[in-house]
Amino acid sequence: TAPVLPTWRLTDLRPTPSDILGDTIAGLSATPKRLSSKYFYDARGSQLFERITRQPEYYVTRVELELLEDRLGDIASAIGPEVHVVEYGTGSGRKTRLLLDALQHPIAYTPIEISRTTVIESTARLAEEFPRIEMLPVCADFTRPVPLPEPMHDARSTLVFFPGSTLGNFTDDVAVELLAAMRETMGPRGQALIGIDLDKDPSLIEAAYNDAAGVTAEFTLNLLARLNREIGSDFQLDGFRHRAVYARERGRIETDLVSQYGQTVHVAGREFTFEAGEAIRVEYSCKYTDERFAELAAQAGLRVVDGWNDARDWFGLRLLQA
Ligand code: AVJ
Repeated sequence: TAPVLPTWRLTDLRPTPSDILGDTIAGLSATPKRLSSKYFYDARGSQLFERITRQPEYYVTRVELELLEDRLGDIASAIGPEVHVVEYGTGSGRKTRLLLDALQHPIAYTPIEISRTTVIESTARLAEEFPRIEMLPVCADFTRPVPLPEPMHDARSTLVFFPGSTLGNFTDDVAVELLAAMRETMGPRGQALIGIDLDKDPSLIEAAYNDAAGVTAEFTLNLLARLNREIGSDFQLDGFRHRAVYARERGRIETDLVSQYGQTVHVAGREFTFEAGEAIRVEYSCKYTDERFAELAAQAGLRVVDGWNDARDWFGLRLLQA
């Protein structure tokens, strides 16, 4: 039998070692020190994130999947037929599968994903399941401008899909910039479907980022292993500890890697010194009220036109328009 050729090709704009090195040096030179959570997602980090989503304390993915399963009929009617779906940070593609299945005649699907192996694996599976939808995968950092491929057939409109409360990984000012970029992507008649983790009992939130099995700690520390491998830094992995605290006043989880003793780390010929107890801020996970989210959307020139929550109001999906 003849070999089956792939019906899609990857647009590969993944961050280069020099992007990663530049960001690392800038972040470690700042006070307080910081590193970007986007670099969590190498092949191993993406696998560890998938394991986090199966931890009992990590309600986020489970609740969003249930919400999608329950309400996707209504959501698909609100979106309408023949859209080009552009997804920011696609991961395993489990939510994508549910969405593409529920929509009426989607025309094309463009995942923008920073992990190359992740986007290749998930596109391969989706292409098999949805042979009539044009697959236009892009490996890129979506916080930078991304030139998007044009579908072969004209869609009626563009739907930006941004699930997972990934928006929460950005400070409010950066979140507004991202939403404004999405508004450009979707155009005047497009829509965006955005998942937001809602503010709730802080003990539930903190438990989700401090699972008993220690998978989240491993995920956070993998950032240092990745930097050592890709830019030749010499972080001692057992010299840093994962710490995730819910800051109520700011409505967000703040995740740090805390230096366990005084130490010096070398990165491309530079030295960075750490005091005992000094933290590198590596991630935010904002938890939203309706007011806070609507305000961010408004600052980006978008309005919330529809929304769905699970029965406990733990997680929400919001439909936005210009
Ligand atoms: C990528 C936004 C879904 O912030 O909850 C999970 C990443 N970090 N545990 C989140 C994450 C630590 C996650 N999202």
